[in-house]
Amino acid sequence: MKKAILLMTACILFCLAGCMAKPDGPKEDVTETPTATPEPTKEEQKMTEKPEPTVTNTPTPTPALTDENGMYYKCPSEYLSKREGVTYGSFKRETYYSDYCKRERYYTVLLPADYSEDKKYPVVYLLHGIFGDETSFAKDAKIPVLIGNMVADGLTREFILVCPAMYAAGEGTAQAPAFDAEACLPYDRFPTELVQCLMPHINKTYSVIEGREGTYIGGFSMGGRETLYTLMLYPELFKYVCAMAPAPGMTPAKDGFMEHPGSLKEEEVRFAEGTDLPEKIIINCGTRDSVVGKFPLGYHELFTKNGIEHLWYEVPGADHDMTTQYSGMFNFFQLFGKES
Ligand code: FER
Repeated sequence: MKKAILLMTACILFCLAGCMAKPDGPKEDVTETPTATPEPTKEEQKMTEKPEPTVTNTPTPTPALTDENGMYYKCPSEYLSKREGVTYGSFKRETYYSDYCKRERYYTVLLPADYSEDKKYPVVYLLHGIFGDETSFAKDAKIPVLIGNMVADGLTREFILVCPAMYAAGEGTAQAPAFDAEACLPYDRFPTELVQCLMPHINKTYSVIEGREGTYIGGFSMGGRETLYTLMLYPELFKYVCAMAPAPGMTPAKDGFMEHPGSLKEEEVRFAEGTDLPEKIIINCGTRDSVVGKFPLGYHELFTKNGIEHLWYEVPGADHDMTTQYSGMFNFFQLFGKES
């Protein structure tokens, strides 16, 4: 009996101890797996998350292709490679008699690929640089390609390109170009030779739109300078003009090559009121031109000062090179692209 009482007391004590262990706590649900650390709140997540790299939708700016006047800084490269299905013209070397120089003179001509006497074409006279001749542009196989591609894309119309020999020395002289004032004089004779001899020859030899409407002139460097000089002497004869990196000397100047007396005084670089002026005049230059430097900028400033409207732009990064010339030609040839 004593044993039974002892056993019962032990049982009661055991049960009481068990109940008192967690007097107020809810019964643990043993099926629930306790989590070691609680889930972070959204706020905490935000604080601990590495910030996402900022994604902006602004694309890297691509440099503008043209300036505010629509002048292309560079000729797009696709215009300088041959394309399938486009036919290109080729240069021919021809002669004419120059009464002004009293001798046979050469020029090269690039006719449209499908030149036909049934059509009439405008003529571009394109003047080479110092020490060059009528073959200077003709040696560049990219020029017919540029023109053919521009015509194919409707950027310009078909035209005849004439590249004269610009050094118009007189009869019986062995004068040759050099960096001195006298040796440069035959270059300044060229505008008159062009108007009196070469233009009439071209007009009677090819099927051209005669007069200002179909006559345009451009040139590079020394050819750019003579383009501007031709413009000053015969402004009413040309509808479009393009001087690419024009060399100093149309007005008095001095550079590392020579001192230029100037074919005209600065104050003579203006037109009489009422003159029929070209519709557009382009002057350009490479920003890194190591030959003519800032002289083209000087012409631009002089034209501005003297009230001659023109389009001036610089070719980024270009030296005295083909980049400047292709850019100039690409803009020049587009000037008459809209006409038919
Ligand atoms: C001159 C600087 C440049 C100059 C002519 C040029 C006659 C022409 C360079 C060219 O045609 O490439 O002072 O004087």
